[in-house]
Amino acid sequence: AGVTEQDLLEDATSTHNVLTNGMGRDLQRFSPLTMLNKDNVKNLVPAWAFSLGGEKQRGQESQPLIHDGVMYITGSYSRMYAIDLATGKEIWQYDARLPEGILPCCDVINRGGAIYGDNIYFGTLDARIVALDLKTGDVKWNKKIADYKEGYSYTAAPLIVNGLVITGNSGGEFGIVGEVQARDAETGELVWTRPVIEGHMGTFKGEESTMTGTLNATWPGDMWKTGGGATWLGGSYDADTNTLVFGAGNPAPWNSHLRNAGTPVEGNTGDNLYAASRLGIDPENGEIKWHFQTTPREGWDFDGVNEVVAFVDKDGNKRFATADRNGFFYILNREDGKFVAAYPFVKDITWASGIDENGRPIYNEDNRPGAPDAAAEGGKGQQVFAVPSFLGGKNWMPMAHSPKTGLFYVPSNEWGMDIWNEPISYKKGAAYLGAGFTIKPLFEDYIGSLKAMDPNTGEVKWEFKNEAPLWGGVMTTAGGLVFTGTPEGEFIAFDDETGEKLWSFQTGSGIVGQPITWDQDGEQYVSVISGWGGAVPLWGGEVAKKVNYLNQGGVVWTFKLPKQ
Ligand code: PQQ
Repeated sequence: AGVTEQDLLEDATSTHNVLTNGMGRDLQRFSPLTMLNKDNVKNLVPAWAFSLGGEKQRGQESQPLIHDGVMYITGSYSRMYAIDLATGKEIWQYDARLPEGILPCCDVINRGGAIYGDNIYFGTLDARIVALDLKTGDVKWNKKIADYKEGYSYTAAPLIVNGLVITGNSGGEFGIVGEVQARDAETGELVWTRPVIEGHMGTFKGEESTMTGTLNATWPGDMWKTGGGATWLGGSYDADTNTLVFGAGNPAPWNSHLRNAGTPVEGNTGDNLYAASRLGIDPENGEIKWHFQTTPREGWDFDGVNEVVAFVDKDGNKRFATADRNGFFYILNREDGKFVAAYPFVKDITWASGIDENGRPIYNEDNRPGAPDAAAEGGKGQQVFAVPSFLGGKNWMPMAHSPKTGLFYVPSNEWGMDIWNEPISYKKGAAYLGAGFTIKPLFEDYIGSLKAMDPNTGEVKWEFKNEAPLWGGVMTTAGGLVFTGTPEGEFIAFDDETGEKLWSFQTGSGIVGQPITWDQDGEQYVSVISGWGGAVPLWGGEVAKKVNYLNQGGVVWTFKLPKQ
């Protein structure tokens, strides 16, 4: 009994359940359902709504999961809920007891769970991973990923492959070391670990396995020891090549001149591997199969964590696509992670003029914030205005791919930043940036931009512009629909070919969640969580001021067509 590896393999095509984050481990977020379509979506109405309650309403980034008539969601402050699909009533709730000193960088959010066997798994803000009984919410096991006092936390949905629960970590702003870990789903026992920064050793069944990369090849001195590269957005799994794909965040500290990245020296490029990279990992033992670095010599906080989606291009080639924080949309080969093509997906990128034929950025060196200047006030180095802003051309919010249209639906933001470097030294549990910044809009009337992109050409087929930055996930269906939400609270269905707005519903708070759809007893349902928060109100500079009127909340909305 219970959910099997086979069930997970079929999650993208089976429509009764949603067992994985991404609606399938290749993260296409595509449903083959057509009951709800371009003709009838205008009739969509709420079936029920469920409040997460609690005194503190913070960002709700969770993707609901569906299994056996029950919806499972996570909430801010490391909470999980089981909800009866027929009635919208709570079955159980689990609240993690969080210690005082947790250090999440970017709101107290959680992006969802993972189902396997008779358990549901989710990570907590004190950098732990918990297995709960699907039926009762009772704790089966609860394991420490890393020490929250050093700045580690956990916000991603776990990934389950071949009976292993696979997790990343958060804490890139505190000089932690990014890592991927695999545990036995039944017992919680650690099977392997893979740090993603060069010089650190991996483990397999309790013994040291291999070193990641080559010691001191791309980092100066001891900087690799606190090199960042948090694997904070979790990963995807390509069953065709049996590969886990995880992204690594920004190298630490932000100040690139302290990492040789600003001014490369003879024999050391300052690329700071494998920060700001995607890694192909063998699920059996945690060995690295390949890597692709989107932003070598990173200096603008362009984390390389954004999701890597497996798809097939127009010529039948098996590819990966990823829309990087640095503003470029990359196509990689699925077998070996090799670079195929890159296209800009936001306007007016300043830090690079393009990507060369090897996948390496063509830098605009004068758009790199300068080295700290001892003679200046606060040691401040030369300030530049860079596009995209450090919150990225695209941040964590997942895109969707439709094999029907062949397009990617990419939630992006058009914004820039003033950025400068400052002196910094590492202190355990303290912010480790060595930079200052202010985000600014680029255009008067919008920041958010949902783009329908052709992965074969980089052409944008249609665009939906939104005043506030887009921060919610996207989903698409064989019924010809693209769903996403806005910080202004609208949950919207678009025509997948034209971008025409076919339906919308005001949810009462900002949407930063991830929509899903499934069918039950001959009816198609759509759900999304509403609850404004995430990084924008905390880090958004002038943009945060622009959106400070938005109301917080915490409600799951579930929709269906009225009975005929
Ligand atoms: N989280 C959000 C969000 O949920 O809105 C936005 C961001 C994070 C960022 O822009 C980050 O750079 C970021 N970085 C880390 C890290 O480096 O460890 C973690 C997280 C996170 O766990 O949510 C974010």
